[in-house]
Amino acid sequence: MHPIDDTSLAVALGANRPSAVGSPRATLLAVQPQLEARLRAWATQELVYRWSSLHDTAPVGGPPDQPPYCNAVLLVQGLKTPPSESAALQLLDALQGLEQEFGRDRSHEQRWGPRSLDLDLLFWGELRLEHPRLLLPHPRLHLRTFVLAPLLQAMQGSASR
Ligand code: PH2
Ligand code: MG
Ligand code: MG
Repeated sequence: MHPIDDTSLAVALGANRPSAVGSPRATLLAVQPQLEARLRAWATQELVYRWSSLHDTAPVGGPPDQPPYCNAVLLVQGLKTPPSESAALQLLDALQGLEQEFGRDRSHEQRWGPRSLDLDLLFWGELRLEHPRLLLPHPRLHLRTFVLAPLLQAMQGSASR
């Protein structure tokens, strides 16, 4: 088990409607290298990436008839940048930009309704944020098996750069 430390950051990935690249599973596979590239550009340094596998999960909350989700978690380590509000908001911009590239349209969306790509920042070290755009650590992290199970798997997984 690789410990989480104060240089660690985690991103949850979810999708339950097709994107331009195909099924939710195809979307998450396509987004993996792009997410790594965005993180590298944001951190301006090499990082260590630990990926969970892709998990097929039943939808939690939202409209009753939405399709199943594909979920994954990326654990990022070795960050030299100290956690800060401004850096976290820049990262949020990068994540939302990537969501848009995969067809996410927030203006036509129900709360917890179906989406082509959802990228949620879960935590960054011990940073606590109560910003209108971003709460850290993610306030529902501990309530969501579709996040906790892949997070645990990412902690147990091997590292790539
Ligand atoms: N995301 C939601 C709401 N419900 N259920 C599952 N299984 N996976 C998700 O990623 C998910 C959800 C809102 O972001
Ligand atoms: Mg989200
Ligand atoms: Mg979400």
